[in-house]
Amino acid sequence: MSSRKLKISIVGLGYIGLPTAAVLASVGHEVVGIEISQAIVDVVNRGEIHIVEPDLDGLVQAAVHSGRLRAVMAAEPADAFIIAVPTPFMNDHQPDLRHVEQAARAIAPQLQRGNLVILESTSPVGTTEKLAGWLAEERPDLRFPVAGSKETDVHLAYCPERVLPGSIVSELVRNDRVVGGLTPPCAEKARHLYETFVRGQCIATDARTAEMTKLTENAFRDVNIAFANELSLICDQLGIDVWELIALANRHPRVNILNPGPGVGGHCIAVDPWFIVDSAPQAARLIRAAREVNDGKPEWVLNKVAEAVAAARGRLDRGVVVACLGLAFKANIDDLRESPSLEIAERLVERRFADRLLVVEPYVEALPAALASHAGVELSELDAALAAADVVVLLVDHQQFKGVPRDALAGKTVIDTRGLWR
Ligand code: SAJ
Repeated sequence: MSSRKLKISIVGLGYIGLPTAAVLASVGHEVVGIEISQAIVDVVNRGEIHIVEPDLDGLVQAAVHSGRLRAVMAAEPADAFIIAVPTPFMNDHQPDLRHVEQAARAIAPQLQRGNLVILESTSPVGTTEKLAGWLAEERPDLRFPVAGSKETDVHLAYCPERVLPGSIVSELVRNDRVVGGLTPPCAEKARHLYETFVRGQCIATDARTAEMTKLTENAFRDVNIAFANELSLICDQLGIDVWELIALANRHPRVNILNPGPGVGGHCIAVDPWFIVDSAPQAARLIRAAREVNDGKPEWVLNKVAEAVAAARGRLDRGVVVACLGLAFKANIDDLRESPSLEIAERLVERRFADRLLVVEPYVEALPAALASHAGVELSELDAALAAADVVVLLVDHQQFKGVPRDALAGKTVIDTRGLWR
């Protein structure tokens, strides 16, 4: 590990930027977070956090109180800049690189000879080259690397984050990192920076390969989840318990099937494979099909709920109460981005399936606006929701739901999309 302490600017203090900033500060670097949200700047400068992530609060608090981490809105000079801003897709699944471009143009006036700029945001192949182009437009006085260039004033690299929400702080330090330079010296320079805090291996490659590595990791997981989700549809038609089936098949030494669920959410796995499809639409057939299978799962769950509600309506002489357990995109986190559970709850409300919808989400304090604006929808405690519901839809395998006693579910129609209560 190199011991040189640097001044490092992190652009974007979100799920990746903030933990990265805090970890860099914890090993002694001077870290400045650049954020467009005044509210986030204020929260961080108080030593607090604006997301739910285990162990992050103490780390940020220590970093801010040690004086090694502060947040600002305007870029300032530094030795290295790490860009960790969102890269969503647009309606037609084309990547939206506006935040990366804005970040590039925001730091460009502060760049000096000898600086290192690293992009961490998940990006389509070729984005780091585009980043060099945007920086060069803003700073014609500096030389930026292009393939094969020997001399450059600013080094540029792509180093994807690959941490799992819920385990970000430990995975940031433990996981291996792929560091792709626009030139080999760019990769080396970036690798040295990561080696100051990463205990896993930091492996150098070129930027395009590093960009594709990140997309490949998430597409691999998406395809494997799609396999499990497709099995759940097939098993439903054939009257087979998919959970038992998978447990049995996984006893084969070379079979390891993932878990079906209500769909795939989050800002990564449900998004990144589209970047591959967009870059190579003819070749990426399996990757596209997997996205379609996973994106189709919420509608399948909704049909199951519609059937259950119709049956309950037939036997009750009052309105039907549905309880949705979980809104987050996966267990034990507060993140609702691209959440299939939220999508299911919203469509349940739009289609007026239930006379009353009770939503249980232990990780949020208020319902999201799309649900809160409807009459008959309430954020509820678990016990109250279970007591009142005719139909219980388990959408997220939060730890709080695991221990629900089976007699609390007696007499209700249960749609357990995660196989938690089998
Ligand atoms: N899911 C299933 N069945 C499974 C596993 C997951 O339905 O067997 C669902 C989850 O409920 C969730 C979605 O898939 O809705 C994604 O969850 P996840 O835990 O698989 O992944 P993320 O999105 O939290 O984090 C992923 C990770 N990538 C891989 O595991 C290859 C993480 O390492 C990445 O850093 C992250 O994406 C990212 O930022 O790209």
